[in-house]
Amino acid sequence: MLEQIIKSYNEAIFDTDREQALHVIHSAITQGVSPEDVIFKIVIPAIEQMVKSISEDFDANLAQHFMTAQIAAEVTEEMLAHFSKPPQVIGRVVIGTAEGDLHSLGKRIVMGCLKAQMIEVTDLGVNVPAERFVAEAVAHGARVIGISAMMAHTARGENGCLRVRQLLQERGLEGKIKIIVGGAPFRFDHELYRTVQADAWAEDGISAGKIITDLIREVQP
Ligand code: B12
Repeated sequence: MLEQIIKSYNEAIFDTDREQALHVIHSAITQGVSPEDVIFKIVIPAIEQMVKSISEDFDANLAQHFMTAQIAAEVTEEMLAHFSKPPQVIGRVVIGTAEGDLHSLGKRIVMGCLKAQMIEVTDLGVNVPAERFVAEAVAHGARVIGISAMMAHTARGENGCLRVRQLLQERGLEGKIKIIVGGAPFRFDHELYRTVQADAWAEDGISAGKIITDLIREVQP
């Protein structure tokens, strides 16, 4: 039964048919599939499969990638309320697009993937000043700040990650809050995250979840 549900869900995702994808999930629940299995056996494998296929043909698969992450976030939020044991949230992250940068699609995909991986995420939106990244991280008790930057100057610029690092240092928050970056410039240059003094980078939402989980564990409580 589960195999058929997975197949139907993947077909709906492939067709970017949100209604059908949600219908498959809801009928799976009616047929007795647990909310935990919905997330870990249906939703996350679908994202992983999408990440593999997008690396083969980025533009052709963008719509599916986006839809997969959107539905993943939607289903995860709905299922969490029905977990038999309260879900164990791994940690909190604040995420936004760097100052001067209005690109939001990649960040939204990452957010969907993080939610599905039990990481609580607060969206700060786009064009986020460095000061706000730090203030919101402190206010939300976040252990990781995620900065999305799609343009060379917002990735490398003085008002982006470099400034966030400087503020963490000035406020004695080094080691308590980690920084992860992502976006096209970091995919082109895998060492750029070091240049901008981030702790890590990730090329997509699934790997972001895994790397963020490691960063959270490194942070002193
Ligand atoms: C769509 C798009 C737009 C849309 C954005 C719509 C939106 N709401 O997001 C619009 C039309 C608004 C736009 C505007 C502009 N754009 Co534009 N845009 C793009 C385009 C085609 C795709 C970006 C995208 O959405 N990719 C899809 C997502 C899924 O991929 P992604 O963002 O890389 O995200 C993935 C990973 O990088 C990672 N990730 C992303 N963020 C994060 C964050 C963290 C913390 C982590 C861990 C991981 C992570 O995970 C994501 C999921 O897999 C790119 C070209 C490209 N191929 O990248 C140009 C591009 C980024 N744009 C560019 C430019 C120049 C502009 C404009 C200046 C154009 C203009 N003259 O007005 C404006 C800038 C506006 C501004 N101030 O930001 C240039 C940047 C060049 C450069 N080197 O700096 C690019 C590269 C196009 C080009 N080749 O010239 N753009």
